[in-house]
Amino acid sequence: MHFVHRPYQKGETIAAVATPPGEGGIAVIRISGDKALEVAEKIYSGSLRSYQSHTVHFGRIVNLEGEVVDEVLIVVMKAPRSYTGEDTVEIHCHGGSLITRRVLQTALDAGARAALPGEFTFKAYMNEKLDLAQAEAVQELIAAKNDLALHAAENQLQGALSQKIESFQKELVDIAAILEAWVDFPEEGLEFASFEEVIASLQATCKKMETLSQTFQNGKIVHEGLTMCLTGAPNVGKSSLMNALLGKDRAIVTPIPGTTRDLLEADLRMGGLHFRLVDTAGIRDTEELVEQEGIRRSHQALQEADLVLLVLDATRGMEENDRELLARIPSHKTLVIWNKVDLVSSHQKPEHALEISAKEGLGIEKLHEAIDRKIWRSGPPSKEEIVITNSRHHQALNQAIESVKLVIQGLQTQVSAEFVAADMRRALLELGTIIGTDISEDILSAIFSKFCVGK
Ligand SMILES: Nc1nc2c(ncn2[C@@H]2O[C@H](COP(=O)(O)OP(=O)(O)O)[C@@H](O)[C@H]2O)c(=O)[nH]1
Ligand SMILES: [Mg+2]
Repeated sequence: MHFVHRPYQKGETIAAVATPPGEGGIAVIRISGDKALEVAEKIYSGSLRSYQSHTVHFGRIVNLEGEVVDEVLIVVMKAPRSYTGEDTVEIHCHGGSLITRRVLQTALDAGARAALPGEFTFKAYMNEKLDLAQAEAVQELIAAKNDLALHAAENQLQGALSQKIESFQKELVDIAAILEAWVDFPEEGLEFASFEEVIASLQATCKKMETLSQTFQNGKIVHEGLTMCLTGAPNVGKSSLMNALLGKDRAIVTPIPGTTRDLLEADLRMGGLHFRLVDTAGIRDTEELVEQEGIRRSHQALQEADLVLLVLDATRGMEENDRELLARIPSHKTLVIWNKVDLVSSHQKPEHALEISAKEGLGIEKLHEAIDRKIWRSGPPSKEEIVITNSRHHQALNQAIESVKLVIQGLQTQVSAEFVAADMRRALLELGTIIGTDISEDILSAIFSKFCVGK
């Protein structure tokens, strides 16, 4: 669905169902804006405006024709002590889809406007209850599918990312002030700070920004999960390993080489992460047309995978084809698996290869650990670590880094001060877009339109 831009307006009174569609014990209808109390009073049996802020009351919703729509609990939260920073009323009605829609319609009839996607959070942002990165964290908190994603969103909502970005801004602004002093008072310029000092502190800030930017790799894993591909010669036990990892008979296993000819995919949850597991046709030279196409797809899947498990047959050892394959896949994403150890007594296994028996389920636990180590090259993010999870933030941060590098270069090669100043401004602007201090209306509506209605 494409979101038609219509400016979100501060103050305007909006209403939406804040709970998910479908049947439930209760549903919550949220009304926010300058006229929230007025609208709610029109449709509510009690004298709402006399209620103290942050109190809950029992009453009835009555439509403009005077018919009772539902018995409800109503919560009044007066500005500025609400999520949006405006007067807010929440109506807890019965959770049927029809009754919920009727209560909402009654609020709309009484003068509220149907809320746009994310408009409550937009109001919170406009009223400075949250900055932009925090507002985006609300969405990520709701969408979080694992503990790591949840921690990252919580940290971001608490303002940890924003503080970090602000600290970069502060450091750059301090340096910008020195640069300006140099331009304005070229004679005494060096009294403010030495040239080397300025370059050193720019480099230090740049380094910190790069460290933050690199966390995006982990952020992506946490959010989107990984694709893990099984490869190797025919009959080495790829499909058996697929089944062992999944804990069920997903792939067909036979002693006949060339059994798997198409890509076979399955979802796997492991260590809190989401994996797309891909079983492939065994790699070999073949005249068989279907198998050839299968092998072509295998190669493609290997390219696209985040992680590759190269399976070797312990009874056959490492063969020429395996060596070729191993040389072709980048080592940082490859784990070598020494399968069928139940059949051999003496091991001629390559160094680093992991011993397993897919058939007997031996070594699978160790394999899990090895996968974990491979994914988090420098350990999984800790609960407190600030991780960039949003590609918009990642892009803006990288642009800022590029601009800071240009500033450093400019100073070192003594380009004109205006150019250096322009690059510095660009860096600050890019950082500003992350927390929403410098952002266009179009980008704002693009961000909030991805939210759900009622949030
Ligand atoms: N003994 C033993 N046999 C295995 C093991 N893994 C796979 N096999 C057998 O090897 C044959 C080929 O297995 P399959 O998973 O279809 O291999 P693929 O062609 O690589 O997918 C089947 O007969 C499996 O039962 C294992 O760990 N131990
Ligand atoms: Mg197979």
